[in-house]
Amino acid sequence: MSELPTSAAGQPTRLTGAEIVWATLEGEGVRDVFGYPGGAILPIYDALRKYPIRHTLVRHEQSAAHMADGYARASGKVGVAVATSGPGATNLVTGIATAMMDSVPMVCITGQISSKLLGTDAFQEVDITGITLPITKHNFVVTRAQDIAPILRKAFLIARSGRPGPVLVDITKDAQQGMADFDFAASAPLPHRPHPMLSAEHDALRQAIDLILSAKRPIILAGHGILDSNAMDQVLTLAERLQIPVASTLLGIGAFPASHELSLGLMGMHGEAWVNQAIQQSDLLIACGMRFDDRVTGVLASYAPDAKKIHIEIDPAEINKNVKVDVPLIGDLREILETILPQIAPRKDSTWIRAVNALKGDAAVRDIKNLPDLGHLYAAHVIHDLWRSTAGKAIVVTDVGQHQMWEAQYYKHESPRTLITSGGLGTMGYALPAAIGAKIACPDREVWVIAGDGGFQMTSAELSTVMQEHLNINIAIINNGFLGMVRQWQEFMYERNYACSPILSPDFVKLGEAHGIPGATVRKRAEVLPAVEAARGSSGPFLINFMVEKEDAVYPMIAPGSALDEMIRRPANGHNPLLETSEEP
Ligand SMILES: Cc1cc2nc3c(=O)[nH]c(=O)nc-3n(C[C@H](O)[C@H](O)[C@H](O)COP(=O)(O)OP(=O)(O)OC[C@H]3O[C@@H](n4cnc5c(N)ncnc54)[C@H](O)[C@@H]3O)c2cc1C
Ligand SMILES: Cc1ncc(C[n+]2csc(CCOP(=O)(O)OP(=O)(O)O)c2C)c(N)n1
Ligand SMILES: [Mg+2]
Repeated sequence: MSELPTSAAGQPTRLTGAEIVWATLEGEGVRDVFGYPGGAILPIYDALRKYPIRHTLVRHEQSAAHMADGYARASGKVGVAVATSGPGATNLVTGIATAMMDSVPMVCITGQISSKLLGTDAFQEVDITGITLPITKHNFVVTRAQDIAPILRKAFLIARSGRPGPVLVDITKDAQQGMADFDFAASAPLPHRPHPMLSAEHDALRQAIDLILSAKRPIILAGHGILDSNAMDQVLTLAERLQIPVASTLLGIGAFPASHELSLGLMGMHGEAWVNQAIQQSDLLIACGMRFDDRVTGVLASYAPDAKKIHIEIDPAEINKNVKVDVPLIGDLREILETILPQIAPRKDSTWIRAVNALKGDAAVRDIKNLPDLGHLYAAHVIHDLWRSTAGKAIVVTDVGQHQMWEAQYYKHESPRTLITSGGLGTMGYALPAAIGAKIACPDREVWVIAGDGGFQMTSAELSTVMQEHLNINIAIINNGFLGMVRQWQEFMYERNYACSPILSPDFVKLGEAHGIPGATVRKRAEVLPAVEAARGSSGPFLINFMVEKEDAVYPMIAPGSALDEMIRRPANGHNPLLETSEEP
């Protein structure tokens, strides 16, 4: 640790490029990195011991990127992943694309072969900046030690500014080994504004305020940008002041408290029917930091046909990209809402919210968690009990598939950054490594993985990382014996031709035990809560293998090509899905 002299302000010190990497990271406030060593990055690993930075050794570089991503989503800070050249760098690709699609701030540092060998197909040479060009916000190759500090600082600035995203810095081995002056005093993070050049125009602001004040059936669409902009209070104020119901995107979950009377829950493909119906009936959508993903809109031609649309968004490229809007407000959400709010007087009319509540109709009857216990275990029960036991306060990190949607439906998140999930890329294998990142970012928080039997197997080698880093993470595997979401699409759209979707798994509890992680298998509804409580009470990690109904489906569902309110609903009682799909116990 810090054997290096800390020079007086303005007095540069001679350091190697490798030392400059860590010194710059330290200056940026980085405390944790996730990585895997190899030849082209060994100088950087050699210098690590001199700096107070915790390195988590991953089992696959994809996981390093997911850990940095989970760290960033849980903390709001920039996550850092480190890998060697060639296969180390290419293994990062899925994790970088995952972060790019969900606008997660991340810096990836890769070692590269020496600059004089570039272009010779030297051992483990790969053009990682070329490969990652479309999936990074920006990337750099550094070939000289003196360029490392300014470029890394720029990388951090770019990653967290405006619309956040991943930046890759590829550093040649000779740059790592070379010497350069490093000025500790000058290594403080570059100052930044979230939106350096943009500001919502006066006329647009006026139009937006007029629309908001005259709307009879407004809805706030709460997106991930609320978290990025830290605009939770402003959104809450807007909603409460005018009694505007709030629907959330998958990545906006937690930005608005689920228990709030104005909270509608998830919108879109697997949103509740009444949420989508309310959107279709509204006369004004106020989109806050969300990008009208196709999972959110259904078919565009019939999306919210009577609604005027205000889009508050930091990235001009998102305006009119999917949905044509009436008033774009380009800039930081919080700043824009802070400008708008003083011009909006409170209104107490609850006619619209009562109309929306009336749309709930028979939803409770169709809700599987309310059906009698006939001996079958449904994921809905598991997630509902997990939510009850943790009082909605855990950080839940999901994988991708049916369990991800059930989590979004049944775990009621009260606060921001408590649901961590891959939305845009939908990356299976994300949950366990991202949870490791989240736990390292927030060691005092309770962290749960909710993963499918398929996705968990993609990165389960990270169980070993959990143990090596002594992390108290609880793992719930929703084991349905299928690549469930694929099976569901095959059920609905491919005449139940379950081509390659049944999946064999190891005994997950034994797999946990092989890593020194205790666990339990749960088959019955009554066993769920005791198992969850055993996990929560244990001082280290715990794995629960929930053997759930094999052929349950996520309802409601908008089939591709359908309008937002044309939903496939869970068959109502009398046509009971418990009997229809259950496996004999
Ligand atoms: C199996 C599966 C099913 C899915 N089903 C659904 C579903 O039913 N419903 C659903 O909602 N999603 C669903 N998704 C997720 C979906 O694909 C998208 O990832 C999600 O809808 C995106 O949410 P978002 O637009 O809020 O977040 P992002 O994609 O992260 O977009 C955030 C937006 O906020 C902007 N922004 C960032 N910072 C600021 C700032 N400071 N000020 C203003 N704006 C800012 C960004 O520029 C960006 O445009 C599903 C995903 C999977 C894998
Ligand atoms: C890396 C990757 N490969 C393939 C897919 C396509 N896919 C989406 S959901 C899914 C099934 C997931 O199965 P499982 O992990 O068991 O979760 P379940 O749906 O059963 O809850 C698949 C294969 C994907 N999203 N990511
Ligand atoms: Mg499964």
